[in-house]
Formats: sequence, structure tokens, C-alpha cells
Amino acid sequence: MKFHILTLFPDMVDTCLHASILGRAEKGGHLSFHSVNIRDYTADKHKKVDDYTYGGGAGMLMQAQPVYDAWLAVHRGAGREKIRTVYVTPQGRTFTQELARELAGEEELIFLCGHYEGIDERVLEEVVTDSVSIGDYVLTGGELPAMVMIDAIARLVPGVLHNGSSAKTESFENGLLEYPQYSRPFVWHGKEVPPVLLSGNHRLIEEWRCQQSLLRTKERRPDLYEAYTKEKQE
Ligand code: 9D3
Repeated sequence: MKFHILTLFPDMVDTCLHASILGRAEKGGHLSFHSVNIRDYTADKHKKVDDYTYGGGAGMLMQAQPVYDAWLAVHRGAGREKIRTVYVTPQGRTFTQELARELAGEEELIFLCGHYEGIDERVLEEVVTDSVSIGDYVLTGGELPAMVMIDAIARLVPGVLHNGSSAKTESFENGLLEYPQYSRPFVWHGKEVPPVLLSGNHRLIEEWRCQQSLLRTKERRPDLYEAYTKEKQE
């Protein structure tokens, strides 16, 4: 799967994506990342990409021209009809595991990261297919949210995680939080590992883990618990 990231801070994106598990997956040929510096596409002789907003108000706006030309360059290079283009914006719908799964089904994605006070509305109308936020808190730009979304999507691509089962059995995939886990030693700071885990009885262990998952979800995420019990009733 191929990711294009349109940004004014390509270094920030490159450092992040070429490291760790995603970097390894790129070497393995499962993923590829292309950051595009929007500034490289400005027609302005001083490399300017922003200007004041019509109607007044504080701050600068990213202009339509460099954003559009950067986007067009990605499309021309791809030879594909239309690549889904995600605008990372506090005004978007909230990113979820469900949307991550949906986007992981695409061959190629473009992420558009805003900075300053935003981007000229006219170019957004022409290129954006999905406006997405990562939650209700204020950040300084769209790069970190784009990294969060790409991380969540990329790990769903077959071959990226070595442990095939781990993407499936964890939190949110079954709608519950995970049960507590323990490793050696048996006693640490006077606390023993729950004895059932040493019983060797796999049915009992499974039952205990399921109970713990439910208990934990009820206490920590009553919203998820509610949704889970409702679903089970149907
Ligand atoms: C000072 C401008 N703000 C007026 C309330 C609007 C604003 C624009 C851009 C606030 C923050 C940002 C930078 N954030 C993002 O680009 C962003 C974001 C976020 O801040 N929180 C959660 N998800 C996202 S996705 C992109």
C-alpha cells in the first residue's frame, strides 16, 4: 500500500515513517511512503505558500495553487483515476478503527496536512474526498494526526505485522478492552499472579480472561460496554 503525504514539513513525516515497524515494512515491500513538500510546488518567486484571509481575521491561510499542483503531481505520477484524499482537519469526522479498516482496503492514499489557519476552501472542494480529525483537542498542525492515521491503517496491511493474530484479537476489534497480563516472576512486590493462569486449564483461563475483559471495559469504558451488551442482546 502506498501513502502520499502532502505537507510543509516533510522532514517531520520522513523521520517518523521511516523508523520502527513501518520502516521495516517499507523495506519488506509491504508499504511505501512518499512525502511531498507543498512548498516545492509554489509558483511564487519567494516560495511563499500562504497569504492573508479575505474578510480579515488573524493568521495566514495556505493558498490554493501550491496545494493543487502538489496534489496533481501525485495523481499524474500514479496513473490511477482518483486516489482517495484525506484532509486532516479538526473539522473532520473522528478517526476510528472502522475507518482505519476501510482505508486499509485502498491501494493508495493521499494525506493533506494543513498548517497556519487552514487551506483555501476552493482547492479543498476539488481534491478532498474525506475530512478526518483524530479527536477533540487542539494541535499545531495536521502532521501528527496524519502519522496517527497512517500508523493505524498501515498495521492492517497484510505482512506488516509478523504476528498475524495480534491485529485481530486486541481491543476494539471485538469491542472490549484486553484482559490483564502477567509474566515472571510469580511474586513481584508481594503480588502473586492470579493462580488460574498457572492451572493449565485452558478453558478456565479463557473464561477468566473473558470475565476480566468485561469487568475492565465496564469500569473504564462504560460507552464500549454499553455498545457490547446491546449488540449481544440482538
Ligand atoms: C487557531 C486556529 N484554530 C481556530 C480554533 C483552528 C485550528 C486549525 C488548525 C486549530 C488547530 C489546527 C491544527 N490542527 C490540525 O491541523 C489537526 C487536528 C487537531 O488539531 N486536533 C485533532 N485532529 C486534528 S487533524 C488536524
